Amino acid sequence: MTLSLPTTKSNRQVWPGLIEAYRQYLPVTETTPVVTLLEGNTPLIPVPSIAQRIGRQVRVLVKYDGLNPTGSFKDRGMTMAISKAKEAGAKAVICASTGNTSAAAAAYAKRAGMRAFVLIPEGYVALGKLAQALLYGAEVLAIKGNFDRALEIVLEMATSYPVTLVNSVNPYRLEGQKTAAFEVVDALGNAPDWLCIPVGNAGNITAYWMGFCQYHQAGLCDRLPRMMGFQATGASPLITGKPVAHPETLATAIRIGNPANWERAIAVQSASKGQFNAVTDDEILAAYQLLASEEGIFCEPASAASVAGMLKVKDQIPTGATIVCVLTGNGLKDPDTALQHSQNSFKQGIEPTITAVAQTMGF
Ligand code: AN7
Repeated sequence: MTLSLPTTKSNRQVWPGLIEAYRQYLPVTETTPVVTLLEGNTPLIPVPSIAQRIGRQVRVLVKYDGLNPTGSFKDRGMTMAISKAKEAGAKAVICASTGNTSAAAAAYAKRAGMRAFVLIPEGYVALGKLAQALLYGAEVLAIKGNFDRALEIVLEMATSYPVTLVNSVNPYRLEGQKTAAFEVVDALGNAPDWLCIPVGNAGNITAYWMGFCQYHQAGLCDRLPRMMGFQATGASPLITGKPVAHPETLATAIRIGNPANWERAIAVQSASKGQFNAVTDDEILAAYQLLASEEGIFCEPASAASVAGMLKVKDQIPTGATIVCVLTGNGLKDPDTALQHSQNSFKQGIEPTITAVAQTMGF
């Protein structure tokens, strides 16, 4: 049999990274040194088995930002923040982090030839994130305190020492992160009806809203989504209305009691007619397992809060709605939680023979 060889090139385009792709919407110039790992361009994946659970005709998709180069949406902000820091001549950056920011800061800072100092809450950073920060070569400082305390310290450090702050109070972070909203609109042809998103420091919800508004003003979408933010019950200051002194949740990425972007998040909620709601750790775990076992999508627990939240408030979803849930981080970040909370167990101690394997398989 002979196969006919294709004679034309595929029309697949090479993705240049988000700064190049969205340069006209970003505060960069021709001379800005672009520090990139070709982040962005993440898939918007339909999740029909989750949509089915809503009980009427709706379209649900997940924005799988766990497929970025360091495994989370933080890369979008970090390509901008580090490029601008390099442009300004910075030699070192600093951040407080529940894990993902530290991994992204470390990767981009090292790529730019800078030192990266990261403060993390001792004992509360998922294994994969710590492994990344260490291997990228960050100077990791684990403090005997939570994320909120670490953020207070780095805010102070950045005013007194020659280190550039790259937490989401750095405006370039949000500029980079808003490109996720552009990608959603580019893929759907319009804004969704709802955007469901996990909320910790509330940088990402603010950034998405900036992106949708900017595209709307440019005439690239003719509506704006309701912004639906979800926090873990044990770390839900935006729902209780006051800072949480001792935030607790198994979703360590969003174990944050005093969000840095609090006011902005409230402004987004009111401008978009959105809501903040809390989801329990059990609800987060159920959505986490559902995404993996029925859709083949492995996200980290904090990310599953968006899907858990959407399912929790599903009675409010209008028939025919298009909903995007943001999956902010990759499941591989947190193998401990995956192993502890898998409903599956694997069979061990099997003799290495065809017979034994077939027998175990039930044949
Ligand atoms: C997977 O890495 O705050 O509301 O220090 O890692 O913009 O803070 C991480 C936050 C959601 C919340 N999902 O986003 C950090 C950090 C994941 C995250 C959030 C985070 P924001």
